[in-house]
Amino acid sequence: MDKNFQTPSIYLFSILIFVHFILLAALFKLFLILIQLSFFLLLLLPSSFLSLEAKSQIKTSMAGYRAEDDYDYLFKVVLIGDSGVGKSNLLSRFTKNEFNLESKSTIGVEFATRTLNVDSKVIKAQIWDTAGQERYRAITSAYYRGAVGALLVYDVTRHATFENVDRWLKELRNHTDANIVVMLVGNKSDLRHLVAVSTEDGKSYAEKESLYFMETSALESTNVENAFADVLTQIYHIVSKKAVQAENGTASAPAKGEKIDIKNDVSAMKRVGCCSS
Ligand SMILES: Nc1nc2c(ncn2[C@@H]2O[C@H](COP(=O)(O)OP(=O)(O)OP(=O)(O)O)[C@@H](O)[C@H]2O)c(=O)[nH]1
Ligand SMILES: [Mg+2]
Repeated sequence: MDKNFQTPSIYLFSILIFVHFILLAALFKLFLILIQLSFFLLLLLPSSFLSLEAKSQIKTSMAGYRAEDDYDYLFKVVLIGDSGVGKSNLLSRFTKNEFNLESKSTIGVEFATRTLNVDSKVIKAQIWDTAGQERYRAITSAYYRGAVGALLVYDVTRHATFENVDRWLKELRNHTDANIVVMLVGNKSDLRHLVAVSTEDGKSYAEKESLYFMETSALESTNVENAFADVLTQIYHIVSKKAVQAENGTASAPAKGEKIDIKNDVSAMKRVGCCSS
């Protein structure tokens, strides 16, 4: 065959293959763009077309994360108890899975949040922590305002912190609604050889005062999750009971974004619609 004729046909063939690949790549890119576009369109649909659950599922499947404002209920929970009982470490263990053996006394007020699921609802817990020491205490009424749950912490190795539980409970009851969910927490259960307050004493005090009770260790991460989750679950049950009463017409239904009272006792923020802060 003529050599001059063969060379251009090889060139032509290579150019055709090259163009073919470019076209394939462009088509693939277009396909990707279309998929991304459809996800965004789904997210932009108004809340009336899409339930909160559906939206959160889309968000989670897209990026594997949940947006900050994506929750059904927001509950404020306060931590109280003497200085050094481990309030800040319980908080950091629950919200960040962190523990600090040399943590400093809290000054003023700090808070952290964590979102968890209770009965297929997304609950955002906003947990407030303040100083046990009187001189560092922030304005009490502001600290307790709107709280629907409390963890009253004592140190199982220091009896004085257990004796002061009475005083903390009085202050809590003076500043919050009567049916606030309260859990008495005996922390530092890992220091077994130093225990100064027996489990029975803690339990019977809690029974006498109608409190929930748990012994925890922020250090060993024992019962920390359970303590917070139990308080939040109890609060949620009170709120959902109120919602059922509202459906049956025995109580008025909460309006969108309204702060609701449970039998005028426990208040909680219920987020009805979707996603706006
Ligand atoms: N062994 C043990 N030590 C703990 C535990 N929880 C906290 N601690 C230690 O106890 C000390 C005080 O802990 P904090 O969490 O700062 O106590 P607090 O109640 O926040 O104290 P204030 O901020 O002063 O009110 C720190 O040295 C912690 O490391 C625990 O579960 N076990
Ligand atoms: Mg602290």
